[in-house]
Amino acid sequence: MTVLPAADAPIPIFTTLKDLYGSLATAVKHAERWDELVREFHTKFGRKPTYVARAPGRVNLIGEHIDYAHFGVFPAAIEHDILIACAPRPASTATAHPDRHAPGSVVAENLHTRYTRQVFMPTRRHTLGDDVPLDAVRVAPWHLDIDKSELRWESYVKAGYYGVLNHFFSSSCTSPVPVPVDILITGTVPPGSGLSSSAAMVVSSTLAFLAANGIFDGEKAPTKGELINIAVENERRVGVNSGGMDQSASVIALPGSALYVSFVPSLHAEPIVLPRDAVFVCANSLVVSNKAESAKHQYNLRVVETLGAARVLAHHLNLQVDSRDGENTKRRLVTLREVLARKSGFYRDEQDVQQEDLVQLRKGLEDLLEGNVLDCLLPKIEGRTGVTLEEMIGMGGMDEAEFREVYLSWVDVETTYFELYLRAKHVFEEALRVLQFREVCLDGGDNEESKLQTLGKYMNASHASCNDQFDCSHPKVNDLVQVARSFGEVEVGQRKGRVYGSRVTGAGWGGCTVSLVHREDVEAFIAHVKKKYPSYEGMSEEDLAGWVFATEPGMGACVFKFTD
Ligand code: NG1
Repeated sequence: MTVLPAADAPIPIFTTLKDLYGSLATAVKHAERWDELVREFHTKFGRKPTYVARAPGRVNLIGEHIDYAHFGVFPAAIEHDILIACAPRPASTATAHPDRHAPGSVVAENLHTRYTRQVFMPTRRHTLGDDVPLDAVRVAPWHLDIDKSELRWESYVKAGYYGVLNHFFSSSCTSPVPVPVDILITGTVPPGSGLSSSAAMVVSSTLAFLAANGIFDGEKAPTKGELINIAVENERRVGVNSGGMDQSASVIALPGSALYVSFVPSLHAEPIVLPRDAVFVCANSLVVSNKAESAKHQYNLRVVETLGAARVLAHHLNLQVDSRDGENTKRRLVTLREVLARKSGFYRDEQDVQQEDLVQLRKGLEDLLEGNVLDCLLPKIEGRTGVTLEEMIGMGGMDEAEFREVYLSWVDVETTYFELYLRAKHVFEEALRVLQFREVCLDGGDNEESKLQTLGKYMNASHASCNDQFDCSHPKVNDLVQVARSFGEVEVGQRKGRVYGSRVTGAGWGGCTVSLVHREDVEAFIAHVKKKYPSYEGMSEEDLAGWVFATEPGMGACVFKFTD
């Protein structure tokens, strides 16, 4: 089995593109973008950048909406990435632009002409919550204004910066202050498409500010694991309570492998080599899903529904999930995975181990799904599957005030109706599928065709569950899945096209599909999808190339350092 990459490995620093992309051929493909970035940086800021921070997007092969329930997922980094060129602002320009020399001030530009220049500066926010001038309060947390009500590109930059400020320039009066920085961004990860452009933005922004402040390769440098944790925390500042899969894939990925990313007992990523003939092709439905704006009734609501289901299950199964402080019970959030581990009797064991025991996890999932324990999540009234807030609170054995405090006070959701049963069933079934998928990939047998067929079957089942039980697909995404699968009816030479499965990937409600295709049929498959998906009609080949593409698992986040 492959050696596990330690989450405590340092963040790689490269000085050549060949090393950064893992091959000369890939480096050559990207060289022009890098040249343009450096050239434009010079034009905009009058000097060369000192560093470029890079973070890739990812495609999730299987394991949707289960990372925040703490079940393992199966993503791979893709070649598409976000690049942020940066350089500390030289003191020599302070006289001409004193306003831009305040500690930590940022001038942010985007290569995309649609996005305008942004200038912002962090302030210290004291305990009363008012913004005060930097000089007056040197011990309060740093603050940046982030507009959560609309999708703004610079919000992701600020989110990344926030973590750097508060982790590395924290409360002491004697700690150094952040330097003023110029940055220029470019990216090829399409936003709102389920390929994790947001995590790539936040990870690359975090890295850029670390680099500009000289923190990434010194003693204080965070490890990959720490970078992931900071990036997850940072992304919550844009209003999305994300689970950690994307940041893990973006940071830990290795060329040629997908990752089995698990979260218990702590974050762990195992590189898994994919079957030789397997190629995963992404296709964009062109339905943009704005996760931050719709979070209240989509992503964040699913987080609350799965947590609510875990609470009700724990109560029903009489599991002791809360701590006691004398007479008082201290309520806390429990995940579906914790409930499963407690119910199956392995919760205690896993507190002391380095890595989760996948055999007992699989057995626990199978036993739970065979029984009818999930029925306790259904309402007493026939004719509907979901429950009201009041019903959920009652079924979880909590009173309203404590439920609101523990489950709703930290997250923005907008609904009165919660589908606990359907969401929990999806989570447990999908978690089992991930383990099965991983086992097929690790199977040493050489019957490639049967491996691919089995993987495809799991992907199709995952899509059905995302659509029917988790309600995170979209009619157009379903159309695209059908178009992909219909390649199996097309003649390619003497036989039918080899597509094994197709599903929505990422958060959903639009965005991309991922399809498993035989390596030899990739070109024909891409041509078929481009021709048959109605929303692609009339588009140029150049545009289409950005919407349908084969992925090769690529390298994770890193910093490029200019040496001259
Ligand atoms: P995308 O598709 O990148 O928005 C989101 C979450 C993941 C995971 C998936 C669903 C963020 C940053 N990412 O991914 O953690 O929950 O949805 O599987 O919120």
